[in-house]
Amino acid sequence: MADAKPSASGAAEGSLAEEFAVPSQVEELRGRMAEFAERHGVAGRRVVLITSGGTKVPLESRTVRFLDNFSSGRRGASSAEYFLDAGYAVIFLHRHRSLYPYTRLYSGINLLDALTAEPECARVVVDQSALPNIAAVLTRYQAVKAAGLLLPVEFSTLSDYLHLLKAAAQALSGIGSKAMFYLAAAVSDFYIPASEMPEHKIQSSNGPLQISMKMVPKMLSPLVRDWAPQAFIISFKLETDCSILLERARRALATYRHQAVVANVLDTRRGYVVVVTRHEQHELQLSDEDARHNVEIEERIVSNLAAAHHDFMLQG
Ligand code: 9Z3
Repeated sequence: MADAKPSASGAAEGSLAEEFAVPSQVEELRGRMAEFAERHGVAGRRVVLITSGGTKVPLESRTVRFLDNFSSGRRGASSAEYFLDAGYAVIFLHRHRSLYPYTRLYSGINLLDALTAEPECARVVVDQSALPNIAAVLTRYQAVKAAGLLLPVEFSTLSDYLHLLKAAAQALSGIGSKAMFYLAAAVSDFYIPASEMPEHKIQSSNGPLQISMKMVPKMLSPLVRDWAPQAFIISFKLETDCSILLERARRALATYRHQAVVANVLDTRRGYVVVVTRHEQHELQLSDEDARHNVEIEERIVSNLAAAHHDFMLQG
C-alpha cells in the first residue's frame, strides 16, 4: 500500500528539518524563552511572542548577496511597548538591527548631537530638547528592564527565523492559552535550498542572472496545529493591491484556522488596518485628529487583540 500523503503541517516540519540550517544558539534560546514564559505564566501574566522585521534569504552560501523582505520593524517595536503597557510580558523576536522598543523613538537622531562633554570629560550632559520625552521614555524602559518583562531574541536569515519561531512555540507551550503569537515579521515566500545554492559569489562574467527559488513552507500550519494548539495566534497579511486584501486575509484564516489576521496595505499601513476574525472584521483607522496627537495605530491594534485574547482565554 502506498504511504499516506503527509499533512501540510507534517510536510512543513519535514522541510524545516531538512532544508533550513539550524542556528547555533537555538537550544540556549529555547531554554531562555521557556524560563521566561514559565516565570511570567506562574505570576498570572500573559506572554506575547512578537515577530518583527524582514527575513534575509541568501543567494550564495558564502553570502555576498541576499533577498530581503521589506519591514522597518516599527510595527513590531511599537506594538511591544503597547503590549507591555497592557500588562503582557514580551518575547521580541526581531531582525538584527531593525527598530527596537523605546530606542525606535530616537532612530532618526544622531545620539552624539544630543550630548556634550563637560570640561575634563568627567561627565557627559544630555540636551533633552534633542531627545523628545527622553526622561519619561527612559523611566518606562528601565521599569520594564528591572521587572524582566522584555526578552529580545534576534534573527537575520529566514532559517534563523523559522527555527526560532518553532523554538518559541515549544517554549510557550507550557502556558497554554496565556500565550499570544503576533506575527508581524515580513517573511519571505521564496528561498534557495542549501543543496542548490552556489558556494561562492555569483560571477557577473557569466552573464545575466537567472535564479529559481522554492516556495517557503507555511509554518502557520504546524504552529496552529502542532506546536501551539492552545495559543491565541495572529498573523499579518500585507498586500500592495487593496482590492485583494480582504479576500487574501479570509483565505489565510480559512486555511490555517487561527484566531485573527491583521490585514494591511503597504502605503496606508500606518493609519488603517482591518482585524479579520472568523465571524467579524474590525476596521481600525486613525483620524486627522489622532495623527495630530501622535496616536499610533499599533495602540488600537494591541487594545483590540488584548481584549479578544482575554475573551479567548475565558472560553478555553
Ligand atoms: C506586516 O504586514 C506588517 O504590518 C508590516 C509592518 C511588515 C507591513 P513595518 O515593519 O511594516 O512597520 O515597516 N507583516 C506581515 C508581512 C508578511 O510577510 N505577511 C505574509 C503575507 O502577507 C504572511 S506571514 O503573505
